[in-house]
Amino acid sequence: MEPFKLPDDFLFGTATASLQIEGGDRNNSWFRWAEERHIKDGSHCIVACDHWNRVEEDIELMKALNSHTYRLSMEWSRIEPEKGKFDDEAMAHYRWEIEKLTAAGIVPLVTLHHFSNPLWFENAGAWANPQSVELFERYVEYVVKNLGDLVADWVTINEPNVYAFSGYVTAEWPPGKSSTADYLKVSRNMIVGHLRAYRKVHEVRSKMGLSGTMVGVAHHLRILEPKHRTAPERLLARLADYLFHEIFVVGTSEGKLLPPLGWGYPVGKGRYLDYFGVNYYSREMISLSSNPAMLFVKLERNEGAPVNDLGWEIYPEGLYRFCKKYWERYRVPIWITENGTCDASDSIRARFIYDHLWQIKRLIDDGVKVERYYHWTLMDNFEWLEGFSARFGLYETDFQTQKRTLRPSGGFYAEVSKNRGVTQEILDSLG
Ligand code: IFM
Repeated sequence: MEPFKLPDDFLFGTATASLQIEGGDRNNSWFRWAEERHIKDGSHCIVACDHWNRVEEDIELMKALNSHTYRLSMEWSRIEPEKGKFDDEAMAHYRWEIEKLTAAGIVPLVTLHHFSNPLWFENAGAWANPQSVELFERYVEYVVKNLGDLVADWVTINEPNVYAFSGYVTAEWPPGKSSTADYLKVSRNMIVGHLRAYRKVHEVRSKMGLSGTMVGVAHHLRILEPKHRTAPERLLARLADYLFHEIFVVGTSEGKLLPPLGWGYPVGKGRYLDYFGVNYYSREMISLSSNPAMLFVKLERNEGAPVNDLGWEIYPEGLYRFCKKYWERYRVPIWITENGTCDASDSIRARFIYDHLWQIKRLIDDGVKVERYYHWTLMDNFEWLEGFSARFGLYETDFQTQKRTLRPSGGFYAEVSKNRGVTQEILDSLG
């Protein structure tokens, strides 16, 4: 390992999602999913990290990490608990949180949809409902009218591909369906939902006389590679990449629906991104399966490669490959909206961070405009289907006492943020 420096205006921070940390909300799809006992380790999101009641304490955690920015999400079910009825108090709470962040010198990046839905929306068919786009747009308008003066940077939708795949192909996430027709509808509606939200955020902020608005999607990108490199597997890997990445990236960035989602430009030809958001974790190997529901694609681990607690391969080079590719295509700034690893013993996290930041340094040296890095995540939280057992935090969370304890890798990250790079001193302290 050697020292390196990132630009002085590079921003470091952490990312979270409301459902994973806030607790206290029974009005959303994941509360019901947990009540129905789908969570692998039997844990529940009803308390999570109790962040709703610990905002100030958690901002202190960010300050101790020397964070320049923080990615948080709005819980739609709190803001619009019943269809068309908006809760001004919930909105005021988020406004207060953002004011606190700003006062601490931390730039907020606000996600409008991060996997969880209000129950009324879920019960009406969620994103498979043709009205979902208008419903989402109305909610977005309300949020931006209330926060637009404080927030310039927005993620419309987090990982639409993961949402659609897990809820409508593997059926492991709510609403637990396995339906290609619904998968296509959901993917299409989320894409159009982003396009309309993109315009709406800009429209509301510019009516407020504000400029500098930055809107994008946080794309979940996994390197998908043929396991045996045979011709059929290569083809299959390209197909998987097309269906898992390309149709979402082109749809949300260019406004263009690609087959099998449809064709043409439902909202008009254009550019619907001010930055390109990258959530990057791992690589999967692709081989042939006999499962038509998975389009004959089998996802496998790269045998012998280093992995985290969830068996995800650690493959930093993948971050370079994706950022380079999308920079060359869109020429907008790249924000790493998530990157992190599941590591309860904290034995690999610091090295993981180093290796991924090193790729960012390479990208910047090669002329790619990577501007921000959000580590996933601030503190251990409710990791969806995995519950509390999957530990991604820079802080360890004791879910009994709600005590947060800085992990050694968190100390490492704090120093890296402070120096905007890795100094020899930091490396020496790693031992
Ligand atoms: O916890 C999730 C997050 O909500 C979305 N991206 C991946 C993370 C780790 O699985």
